[in-house]
Amino acid sequence: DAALVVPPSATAAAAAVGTQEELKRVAAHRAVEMVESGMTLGLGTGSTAAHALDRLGDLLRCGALRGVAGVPTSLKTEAHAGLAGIPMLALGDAPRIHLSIDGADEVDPELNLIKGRGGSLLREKMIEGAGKRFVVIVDESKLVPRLGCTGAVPVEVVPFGCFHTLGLIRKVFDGLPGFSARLRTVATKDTAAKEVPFVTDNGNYIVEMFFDDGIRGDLREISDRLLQITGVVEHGMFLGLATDVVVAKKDGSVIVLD
Ligand code: ABF
Repeated sequence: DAALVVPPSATAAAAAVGTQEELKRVAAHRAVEMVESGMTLGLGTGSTAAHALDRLGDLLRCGALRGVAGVPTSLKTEAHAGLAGIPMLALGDAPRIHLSIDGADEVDPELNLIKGRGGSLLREKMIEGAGKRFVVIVDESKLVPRLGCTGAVPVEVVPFGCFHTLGLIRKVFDGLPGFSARLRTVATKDTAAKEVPFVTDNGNYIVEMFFDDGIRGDLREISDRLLQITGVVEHGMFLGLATDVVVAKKDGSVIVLD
C-alpha cells in the first residue's frame, strides 16, 4: 500500500545538501524525528518551520504518526497546517504542549534567540514558552556570537501612541553608540501613503531596534526594562526558552545543541 510508505527524510540525505533552503529542510526533518504519536505540538512560523509542517503532514498521511495535534503560532501557519492536514487546537484548549518546533533569526552561544523578524513573536513566545520542550531549527548562518548583530530586534507595541512608545524604547538605550529604532513599515499601493505600519496577527505594530555590533550588557535586565514600558506588548529576545537547537551545516552534518 503506497500510502503506508514513509516518505524519505531529508536528514538521510544531509551529506548531499547544498542550498540554504535544503539546510532548512534538513534541520526541520531532524526535529520532526523527535515527534511521537499522541503529542501536541507548537507549530512554528517561517520558511524553516514550513518544512516541518510539510514533513508532519506527510508522516500523518502515511500513518507513521498518529494522534498528533498542533497549536499554530501565526495565521499563516494555521493556513499552512490546515493544508498539510495537521489537526489543530487553540492554545487554551491544549491540555499541554509536549514539543514546539520553530525557526529563529539568531541563536547565541547560550541558546538565547532573536525571533520575530517574520512578525509573529508574541504568539510564538506564548506557545513556545508554554510547552515542555522547544526545539529550534536553523541553518548555521543563524549562529551568532551576540544577539542583535545580524539585523533588527523586534518589539511588538500597541498601535495607540506608538511613537511615544518608540521614544521610550529609545531611552532604554540612550547614548548607546550605533543604536537606532524605528517603526516597521510595509509598502502600500495606496499612492497617498507609500508606507504603512506593519500590522501583526494581533493587530499590533512592530518597533525594530538595531545595534551596530549586537546587544551588549545583561540581556535579562534589558528585557525587563523593555517589558516595563506601558505600550510594549513583547519583544523578540527569547531568553532561556530553547531546549534544543538543531543546526544544519554546510558540510552536510547536523548537530543538536542543548
Ligand atoms: C519565525 O520565523 C521567527 O520568529 C523568525 O523571525 C523566522 C525565521 O524565519 P526563517 O526560518 O524563514 O528564517 O520562526
